[in-house]
Amino acid sequence: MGTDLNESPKREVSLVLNKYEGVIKRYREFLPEIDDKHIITILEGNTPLIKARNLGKIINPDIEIYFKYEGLNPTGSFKDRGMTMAISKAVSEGSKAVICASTGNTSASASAYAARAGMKSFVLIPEGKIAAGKLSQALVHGAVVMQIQGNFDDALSITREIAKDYDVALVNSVNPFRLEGQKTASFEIVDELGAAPDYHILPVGNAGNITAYWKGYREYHDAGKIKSLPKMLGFQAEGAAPIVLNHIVKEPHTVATAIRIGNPASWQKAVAARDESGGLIESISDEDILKAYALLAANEGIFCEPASAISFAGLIKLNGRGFFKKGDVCVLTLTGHGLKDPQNAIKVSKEPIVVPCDKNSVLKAMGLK
Ligand code: AN7
Repeated sequence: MGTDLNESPKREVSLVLNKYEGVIKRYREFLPEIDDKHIITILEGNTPLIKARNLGKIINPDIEIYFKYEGLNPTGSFKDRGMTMAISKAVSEGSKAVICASTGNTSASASAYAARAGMKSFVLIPEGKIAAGKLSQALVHGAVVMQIQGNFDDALSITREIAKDYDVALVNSVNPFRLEGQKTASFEIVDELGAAPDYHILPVGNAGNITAYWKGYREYHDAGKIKSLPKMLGFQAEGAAPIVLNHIVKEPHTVATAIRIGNPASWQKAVAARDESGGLIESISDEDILKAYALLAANEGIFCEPASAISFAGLIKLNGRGFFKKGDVCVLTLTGHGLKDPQNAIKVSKEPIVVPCDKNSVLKAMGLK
């Protein structure tokens, strides 16, 4: 009897744990066909949509703020949603190797999914401008990591040339399967909210993600799952804001290395998402990015990387000029986990206190003595 009682809940738990099968199986009817035997998944997606508890009150109590915390994907960024599609497609075509250029997260994701598929991965990254966590991922997953003495845009153009001429599959977001997978984030948001938000706010680097989200919302709209569409609000770093400036930035610079991109591959598609939705794309200073980054971590317990915090910095900026009206629902994508880039976290924070090894000293340091 006692044994039965102990065993049955365990069985139920294991069923629940096995139910989620990744974004391809969950949203199959909206995705290009992939045979079960070719699916490479690390159970990406299904990330939490977290309602702001404290920041709403500080910033604007009249609006609803939700964070789509994409840092909780298997490799710590939204890239996994697209990578499961791109790598599964490469497997179905018999590719033996993949290649990408990356500011970091794409390389982490590509190398992890390639490892799972048993494929070789090659990644090109800009020398010295990649967060430590991301570099460690590409290395530990066994990618051939090439630090290019140039920026992301240079790396992408070399990568595209090589993929054209050699038998390696290109898994940057110029690969349409990447965007197909990434659009599933919109589906999850709608499935959870029961409607589209009024505003969707996200960072814009190579501009794949804003393109994918917009595609996802439109497809759900066409399928009759939502009646309205959100306005897409994209943000670029001031030193890497080609879409805002309407010209290529030859030497992009920003503390948010993930979006240090001067010539986005999906430029025109991002402009279309902006204009069709009635949204905007603006820029934010590094200083404001880091302020938003620290605010989020300190007030909500949500640790994202600087590029992701630009979503929140953007909301603060627009709110400051009376952009939102009462009852507006804003969803902010936090694209990558804060642990990707520990150096910036340490930089914006107080230093640890060095304390002698005794109880009294600890109490003093705590302000209790
Ligand atoms: C955390 O990894 O381009 O506008 O090579 O890592 O779709 O490019 C990363 C981009 C936002 C911008 N937030 O998304 C790469 C890369 C984070 C990112 C973006 C990136 P896109």
